[in-house]
Amino acid sequence: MTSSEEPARPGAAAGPQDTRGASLQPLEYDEPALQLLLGPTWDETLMTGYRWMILGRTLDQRMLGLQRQGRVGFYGPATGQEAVSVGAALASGPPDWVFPGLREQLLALARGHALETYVHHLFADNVDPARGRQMPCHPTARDVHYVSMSSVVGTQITHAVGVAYGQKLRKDPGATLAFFGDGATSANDFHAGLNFAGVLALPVVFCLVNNQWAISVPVEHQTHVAVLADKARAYGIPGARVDGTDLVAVIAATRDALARARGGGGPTLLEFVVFRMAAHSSSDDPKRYQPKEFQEKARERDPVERLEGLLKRLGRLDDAGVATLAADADARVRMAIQTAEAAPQPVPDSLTTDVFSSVAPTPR
Ligand SMILES: Cc1ncc(C[n+]2csc(CCOP(=O)(O)OP(=O)(O)O)c2C)c(N)n1
Ligand SMILES: [Mg+2]
Repeated sequence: MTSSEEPARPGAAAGPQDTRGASLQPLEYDEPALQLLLGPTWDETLMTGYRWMILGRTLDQRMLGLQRQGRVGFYGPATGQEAVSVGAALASGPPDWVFPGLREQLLALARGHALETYVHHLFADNVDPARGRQMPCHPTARDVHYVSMSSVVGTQITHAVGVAYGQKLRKDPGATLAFFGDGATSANDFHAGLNFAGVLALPVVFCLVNNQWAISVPVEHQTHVAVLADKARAYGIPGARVDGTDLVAVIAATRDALARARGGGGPTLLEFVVFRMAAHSSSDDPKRYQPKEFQEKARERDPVERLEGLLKRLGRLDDAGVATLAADADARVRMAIQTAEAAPQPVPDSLTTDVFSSVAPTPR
């Protein structure tokens, strides 16, 4: 249904809605502030983050193009949301487990999962760890504790809470990060997951990525709550709204919530406000339902340009550096695509590999 066909909701216009992130004024950082927030190696941290963010942007552009050419089956871009994945990767450590939504693959890469392996997955070939049996953009990256995404909206929340319960029982040093969208906050698993985690004080950080759309449904048609982070209060846990287009803010908020979780302080709900700068997926056309002002506003809050501006202002990056890093990202992605396109297709015999310990004979 397009927005023009939707019935007007009387409450939507009247309420104190601020679900579009208008209240988040972009912060300007100076060196002392960055030292305080990120430590003495703040510039290395931000340059590393910038490299990953442009790699993610490059991947999105190339993969959407390949999908249109019929070379990959499906793609869900994360354009506009890169700082969330990269910030969470930089703030978390090896013992932490990640339960992603559709747009957190860059997190797996920034935690050390090989780009080539991920691109094999997108091409669903025989080198893909799931041997082509998963939908593209649903990688499994066991090496970095990144669990394959569950396509059923919200279900990863309860899966993550179960793992966090296990971590608590086993006195594991790590915590669990659960990523989901604004749409998922209206799903049953959101309530079950946050309630259970609150009652048992589990080491989990709920990373709600509010990109303001659930396919064609704008967030104000999803909920009458003005600030989604406020939902935390119903479960007796802390909640915070964070500018998800600001890498520094994402790192600081995630690091603090993870420290609380690991230290026995229980769960936190972080609402990262971002702008979905691309279509929901390669199967969607937002021009049919999104007001063009949304994309204009989104471009003003582009996380990649924002970080680039900060690094330039502080003298850590110039135009030549930007061009070199963009060329590096492009070369890495091109190489990974070439390798994947040369890889063999999955063989039928691999259908049950890693699924059953012994396979029953096929009935004749
Ligand atoms: C239970 C369920 N209902 C519907 C869908 C179809 N669907 C896939 S993604 C999506 C929207 C999700 O929106 P949100 O949670 O905001 O995440 P985003 O896609 O914006 O990252 C829907 C409705 C689904 N996969 N599962
Ligand atoms: Mg959404």
